[in-house]
Amino acid sequence: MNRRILVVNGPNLNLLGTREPDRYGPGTLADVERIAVDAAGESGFDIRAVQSNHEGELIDAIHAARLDCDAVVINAGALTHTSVALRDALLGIALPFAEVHITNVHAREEFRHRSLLSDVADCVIVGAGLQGYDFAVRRLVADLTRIAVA
Ligand code: CA2
Repeated sequence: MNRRILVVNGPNLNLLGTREPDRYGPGTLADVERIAVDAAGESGFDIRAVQSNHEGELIDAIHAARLDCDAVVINAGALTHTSVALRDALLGIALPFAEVHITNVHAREEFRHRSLLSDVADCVIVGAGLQGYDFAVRRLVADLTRIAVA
């Protein structure tokens, strides 16, 4: 039976591809999900993709992952910078997780420089565009299958 990685996208990421293409690129949320599925490839991992604009729904999806997922990729959007509750949910399920940001948050407003997730994440990828989701899935698969990568 395949193992599974949960890919979580937070508030406003449903707008990908519809606005601000100069900042976030032309790709859509459907493209993000396809990139994650392609990255998992034949690794033996399935992808479950969730997007919500509601913090509680994101927390519920993370809690549910405890039962049937092996790792989490999360772009928590603006909640990255504010949500102790999301941090606690990720700590609570004790699964490895990768934090992704499409943009280089460190080159943007100062309030985006602080993440409440980064210090407890296994891996943090910023500024790689949608390819960040590809990197994150591949990294978690490698970790979970003990493939040594530099
Ligand atoms: O760079 C990222 O991936 C962010 O997580 C995106 C969040 C932002 O609050 C974080 O600081 C960095 C915003 C997501 C909004 O996505 C949109 C996409 C297209 C059009 C409008 C918003």
